[in-house]
Amino acid sequence: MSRVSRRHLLSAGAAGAGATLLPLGWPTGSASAPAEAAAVADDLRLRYDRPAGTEWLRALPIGNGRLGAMVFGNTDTERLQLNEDTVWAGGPYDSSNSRGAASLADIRRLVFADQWSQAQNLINQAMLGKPVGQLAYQTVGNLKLTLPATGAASQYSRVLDLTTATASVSYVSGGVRFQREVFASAPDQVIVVRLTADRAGAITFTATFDSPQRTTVSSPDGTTIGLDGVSGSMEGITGSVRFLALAQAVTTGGTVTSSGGTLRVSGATSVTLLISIGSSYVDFRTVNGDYQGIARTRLAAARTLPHDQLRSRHLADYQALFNRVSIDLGRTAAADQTTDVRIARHAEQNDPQFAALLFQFGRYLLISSSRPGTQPANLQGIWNDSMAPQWDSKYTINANLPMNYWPADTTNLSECFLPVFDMIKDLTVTGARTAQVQYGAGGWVTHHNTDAWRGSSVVDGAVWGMWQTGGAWLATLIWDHYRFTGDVEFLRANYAALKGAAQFFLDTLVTDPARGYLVTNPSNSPELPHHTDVSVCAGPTMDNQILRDLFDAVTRAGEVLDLDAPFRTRVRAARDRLPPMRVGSRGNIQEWLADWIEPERNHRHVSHLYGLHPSNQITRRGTPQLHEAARRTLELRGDDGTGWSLAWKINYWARLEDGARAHKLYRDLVRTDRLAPNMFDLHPPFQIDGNFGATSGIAEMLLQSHHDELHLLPALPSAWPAGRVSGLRGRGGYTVAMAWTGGRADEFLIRADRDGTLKVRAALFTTAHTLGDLTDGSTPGTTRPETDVVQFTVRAGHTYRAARPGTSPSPSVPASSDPGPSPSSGTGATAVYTVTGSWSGGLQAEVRVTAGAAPVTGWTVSWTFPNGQVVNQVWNGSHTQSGARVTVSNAAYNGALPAGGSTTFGFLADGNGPHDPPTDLTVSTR
Ligand code: FUC
Repeated sequence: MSRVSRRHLLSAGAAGAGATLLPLGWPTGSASAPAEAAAVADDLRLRYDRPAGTEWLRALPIGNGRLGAMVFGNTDTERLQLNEDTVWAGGPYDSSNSRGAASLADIRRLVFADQWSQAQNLINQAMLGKPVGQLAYQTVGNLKLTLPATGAASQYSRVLDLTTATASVSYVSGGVRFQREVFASAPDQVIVVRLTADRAGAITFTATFDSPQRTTVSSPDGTTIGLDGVSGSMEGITGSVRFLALAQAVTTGGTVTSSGGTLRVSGATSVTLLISIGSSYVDFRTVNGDYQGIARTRLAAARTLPHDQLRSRHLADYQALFNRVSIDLGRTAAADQTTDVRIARHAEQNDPQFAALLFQFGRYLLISSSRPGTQPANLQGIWNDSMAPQWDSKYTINANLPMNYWPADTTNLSECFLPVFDMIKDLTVTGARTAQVQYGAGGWVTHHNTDAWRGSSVVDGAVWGMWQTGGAWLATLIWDHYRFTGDVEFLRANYAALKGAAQFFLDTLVTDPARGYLVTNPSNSPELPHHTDVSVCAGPTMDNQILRDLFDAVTRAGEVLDLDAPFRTRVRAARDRLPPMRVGSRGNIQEWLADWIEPERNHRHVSHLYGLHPSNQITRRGTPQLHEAARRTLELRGDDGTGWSLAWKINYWARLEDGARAHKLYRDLVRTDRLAPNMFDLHPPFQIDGNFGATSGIAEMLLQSHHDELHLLPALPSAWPAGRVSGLRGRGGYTVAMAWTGGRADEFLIRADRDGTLKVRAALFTTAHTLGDLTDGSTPGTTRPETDVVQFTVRAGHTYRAARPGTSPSPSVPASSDPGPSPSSGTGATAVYTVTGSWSGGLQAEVRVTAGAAPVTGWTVSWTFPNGQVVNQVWNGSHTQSGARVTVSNAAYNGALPAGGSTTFGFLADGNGPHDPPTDLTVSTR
């Protein structure tokens, strides 16, 4: 797994461990004040005045990437619907259909002869995987707390706080205020439920597990209950993922007993319930993991920590990710209403803060469902209460899985992307077999879906499944991720997957007899029939666009890594023979090689605009004619769509630089038929891609970087006249902060990860402005290739500021960088230092310590401050300072790290800048 070492972070406005001490990122006094009151910290909350009852779409999601729970918050019961991300139906299987390769020539001939129905019939006989469908992601079950009936509750409130990743409930019953708070800890791998009351001895409840899976319940000891089970069978494949969920009560006051699978707490003043889940899934080939040992070990380790330490470790871990981006799009009194009411009224009221909330909710969901080492976020992230969810809650590759990860790099959550690259690695194995057995080809291939077992064959039926470029699209993500991080080791580690994806197409592309191009055959333009009931075709536009990206990616990666020159020559030759994009008879981008008119004019998929977004093959200035045709394509398809379809269209309109229309699509998505009360996006049903796609779309409205330049505020809608954002990331390795009023930019800050030449496009440059290097006080020499573009040389770690004259300098620059992992003392442990905020009199920073191949019991990190700073507060560590030399060792509770495990400590220091990271960071371990 790759380490993400070159990210550069910005200070955050959100409250957090130490963050409240920071000055907020931007001045508002100098420019005209925003129209409405400034955002308040409480605004990053989903708020409700009643329990979820039995409605799953009112319950609130928490997660740590692996473990997830939906918290219902009722007063007579509490239900935690539990998930573990590897609990999938079935077990390892080989999906390849050995009849495939022998039938391919016939299928291709039929397609080229326009005999599409016959081709589909043959595909359905010879190319579909075994089984024909893939397997489902499933629930673990529920933990239910039954509370005594104490009469009606009053002063009820239920909150999901995105700044702390906690779900909480508070109410008064029988004269006692009861509070519950739930979080899923990534550092400690447990779900923590804390129950408190303002009267001693007031907490009494029983707790039990239940599940639709095949399970047994038990009471392993006097304070614990267990749920031991195995995942369901499906498609003829026996369920084989074993799991154990444990819940243990730690109380202050009162008594605890456990027998026969029922936990009884009586007369306690406070209770911490720890929930631990282990699974036997090791990887797509192996399901014999020690699931009981995992559940027990995690529980025993968490049990040694007091609740406040579990909570502070959770906060430090979560906020290190979440706090990288702050956003303020304005605020009106609409934000004072409960979240469900805001959604219901969104069409009729001006509520710009809701866009900021939706944006941050997407980031919250990604942090909570996708962490290094976990499964990627599936169609429902990790939240699913069913044994047979829609579309199996798996990984649909022709839109949904890539969409889940569009915001990963742009919104500064680079490491949340890593599970996708692990999955790609798995697919190079299963997909190589499918390539060989079904196409007689080298390399690897994956079609429109995959699951925990990394199924790679054609599934569901030819109309949907006969699409060859799923793996190719996933492989392009490797290159795009590299464009953000510049992490050459990551590129090296993933190059084989890129090459294998390209190899498959070098082996299988065929010459279109009518036009002479190299094309995929058979394939489809995702899920859209070109004639009644037939979608199978050769060389659909999306395939050609994806393959251009794939071939470019593998060529450039080979150049960076200085590998495979002869292979690159072959790839370039194939790329040159791909069909170009064409403008069709309606002024649209043509979706197929022929100028067919789709029978379903308003179909949710608009796949042939992949070239507009996420790709950069259609741009306003590079290909103006195609750009105009893309606009026409969207007009013809219309604004309607499922949740994810609307979300993609926000991104499309942002790339068309039409902020008003992008905002209109965003509003279409914030309706009760597209957004559940808990803000889960509705296809319907719930599909998380719409949430992630919306977050990506809002980011694309504010910053674009797909065309070898940073484009600042490219699609700012009039609905957000004043605002500020910090921490967005651009390709090339840039971290950006921006503030605007009256629809016009006041100030930009850009921090460069690497030396290079930066091109910035912004309307600000067409009017009077200043530009300076904040790090060394110099004024960069610029060139002006276009009236709204400046180009200049940037240096790694320097921050550049452009502003309207008279805008007073921001007190907080997006300082920070990490110099990469430090040398270690032979144990392979590393430490990464990141400045998370800085101002004229001090800084806030975090250091992430990661164990090497061996577990450690403790660690010490040292460095020398470059400019005489003095540490005044450390969390998750204890420090000494002698002169400029600082030494931080683990606090008693957070020393031990498993092999590869990480922990983060943070600190505040006083002193005048510059606050660049030290160059002599060292870590030693015990
Ligand atoms: C594809 C889409 C559907 C849905 C499903 C999960 O089949 O066409 O709309 O998103 O994936």
